[in-house]
Amino acid sequence: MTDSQAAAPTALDPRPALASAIVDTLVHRIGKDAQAARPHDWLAATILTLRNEIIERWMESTKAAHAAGAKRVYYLSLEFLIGRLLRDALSNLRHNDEVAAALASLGVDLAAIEEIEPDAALGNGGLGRLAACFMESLASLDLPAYGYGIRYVNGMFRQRLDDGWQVELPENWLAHGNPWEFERRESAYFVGFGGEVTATTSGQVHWSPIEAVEAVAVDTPMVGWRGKRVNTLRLWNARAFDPIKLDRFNAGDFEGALAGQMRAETLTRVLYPNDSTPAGQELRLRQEYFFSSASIQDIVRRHLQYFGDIRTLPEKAAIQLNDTHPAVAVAELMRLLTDFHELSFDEAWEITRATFGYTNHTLLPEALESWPLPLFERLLPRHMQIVYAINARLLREASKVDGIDGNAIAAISLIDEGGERRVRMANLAFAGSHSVNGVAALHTELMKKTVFADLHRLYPDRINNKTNGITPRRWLQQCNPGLTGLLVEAIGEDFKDDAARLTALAPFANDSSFRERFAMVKRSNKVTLSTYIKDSMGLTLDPDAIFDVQIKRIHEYKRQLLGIVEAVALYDQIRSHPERNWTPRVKLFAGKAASSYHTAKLVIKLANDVAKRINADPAVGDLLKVAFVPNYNVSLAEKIIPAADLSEQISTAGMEASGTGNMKFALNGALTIGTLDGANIEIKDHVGDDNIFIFGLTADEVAEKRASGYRGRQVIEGSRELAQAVNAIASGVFSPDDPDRYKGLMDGLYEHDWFMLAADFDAYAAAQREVDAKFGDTAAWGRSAVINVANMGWFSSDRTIGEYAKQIWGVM
Ligand code: GP0
Repeated sequence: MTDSQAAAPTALDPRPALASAIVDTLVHRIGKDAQAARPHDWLAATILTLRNEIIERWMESTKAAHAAGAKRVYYLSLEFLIGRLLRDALSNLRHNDEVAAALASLGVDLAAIEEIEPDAALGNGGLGRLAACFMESLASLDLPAYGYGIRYVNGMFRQRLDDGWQVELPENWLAHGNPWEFERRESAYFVGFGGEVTATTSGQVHWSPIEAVEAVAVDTPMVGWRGKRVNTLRLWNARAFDPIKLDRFNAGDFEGALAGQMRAETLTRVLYPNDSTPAGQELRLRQEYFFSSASIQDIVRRHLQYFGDIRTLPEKAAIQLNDTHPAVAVAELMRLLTDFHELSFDEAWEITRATFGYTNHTLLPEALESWPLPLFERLLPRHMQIVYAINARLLREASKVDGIDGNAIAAISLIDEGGERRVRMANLAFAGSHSVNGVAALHTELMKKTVFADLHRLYPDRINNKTNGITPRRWLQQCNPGLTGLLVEAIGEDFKDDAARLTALAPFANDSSFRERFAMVKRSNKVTLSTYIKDSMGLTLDPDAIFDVQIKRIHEYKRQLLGIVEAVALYDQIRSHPERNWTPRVKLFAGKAASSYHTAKLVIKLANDVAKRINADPAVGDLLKVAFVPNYNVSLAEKIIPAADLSEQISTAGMEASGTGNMKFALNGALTIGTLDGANIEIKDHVGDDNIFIFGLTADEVAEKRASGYRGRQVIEGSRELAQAVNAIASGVFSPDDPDRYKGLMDGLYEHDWFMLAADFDAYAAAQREVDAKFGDTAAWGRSAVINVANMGWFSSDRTIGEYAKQIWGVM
């Protein structure tokens, strides 16, 4: 497997060679022969064999960057939601057919072993998955880059549904070992916590931490499209310096002897399962500092090794902060530059700001990270001093600007003085970066107007937009081979190298025979998904019904509840008017709720209660089915998205920063029903108003309504359909075992309805009836679906990364 371009057999048929290479790996690396091998052994042998080629390309990439003296991109993220890697690597190296044939000759089914690879689920949702798409695009665009994060032993929890309630189980993705990773014992760093700071008379500052762990690098190769480049994802593992205290052990104190190791391991044990709200625990701040410190030390070490002079750091390193989770890295770099490299504060600050960029992912005020000052100071006493010094400088600068008054100063400060004093990580990240970006056009505009209004007045050139994207390799080529094959037949292979070329598909929207084949691909994907749902949940679906899908983290602002209430209303309508020509509909939900988010968990239970009742009612039969598919993750998304007809993107306007699932669906030929929120707006601009179903309040209207004391009651009482649905749920129609289960949830809609569910309900229901009508017109629906695919190339993460590279990082 040396030629990345061609899978075709050469004169010397490579198949037997490849098959024997896999068997050789199986025997010598796994220690099993072909007779004894279990599926996991075949998986490991296949990965290890493929890895040889990846390693060679990896080394070439590293050497080339070094030889060129290239600037490197460092993407710091507490989350990387990678999913499986085998299919991704095979497909990007274009070895799929070859490896499938070699395994088949050994009696092994490639698809079956791909399916048992565990998901690397080191993330919660969109933010973590974006980081994974970015890593793939960085390699595909041949940009030298490192991702830095934490190697959690237990990533995202596995979700089980017990009688419709979410139960969280630990996911042990490393149970069978991880053939993709390489531990780098030589890349290990000291990370300290606590203790005290002293200063000599000459001003030399010395921090003596009271506690320390060692951060050890574990590297995973990230293969770009066509194997052009292989970059490194470097995840940190924590180890005690002294794994066992022998004196204690010998004295009989076995637990005490191992306590240090336990404490270190706890640091990298679990991913906090919070999405869009900070975890707030001390362990979380420790995780943030642990990985930020190790990463910054590693970056500085590499820079000095290659370039010698710390002053040239911004010319050779661009560090991007994925949200504020790594924001303490700003203070850490300042510490290294001033305390160890003896730069003046001013010079260090200039270098720091020129090196960092910060990406914001949410405006939810409760989601902005801040740490109680006493906690921050106790854990990071030297960083606390640095934060104060940065703040003094920042506020001095601010006070010189016209129009910045006392209130603005308070908002700009790195220290929140209202109530318990707290360190504001977003302000630290903003102040310490030369670029601050939002993730969709509307989101970026709202950043300027709301949370960052005063910092924006102070630094009006800093905020910029980088609309999110998704990698079309995983989210089209790999997850939807049927559609990919059809696209190749129609417009050739060009789109695989440049997603913008998908526009060549536009004329085919008017070609009825193409539309038929397009519809056949969609139907076949729906049959495959139906089989999965039948096997895993015992529910039979009609593949000719419209597959209406809402899959994402469960959050009130994402309004899964709106989708459920509408399903209940539709159920009423179908029963009351059985004579109407209803479009058969399957409503699919999936997603995890943070373990402490009670309302989100109740919404999951409601979806399940509603599903149970509707699916068992002969009065609706196949006209309406509802399913909540358990354990949503990247691999499940890869199964569901290619089978979707309708993509639900129905957040309260102004609240979803971007969304990225919305892009995946449209790229796979689903039409969107959505609000004017996040990237939905840009999707609408690209696919055209006739090919998307937009409804509901705008962000401005939501803000106005909230300001004028809106309450849901009036709206509910004025809408028959909504009132019936809400009252049915509230009175226990769907929860006869506990009639009051949803009373509080429904009261919330009457009393405050912060997320404007009632306000948007009628518009949403009307849009759904438009959906029904259009789905019945096969030609019209097919035309719109094809136009969606043709215009989604712009949402490739290659485009996004190209913008970051040119406008923020200066590497293109
Ligand atoms: C935003 F603040 N996002 C957060 C967070 O803690 N977790 C998270 O996943 C998401 C946004 O909600 C988003 O709109 C966005 O597209 C994504 O970050 C990547 O920017 C959901 O898809």
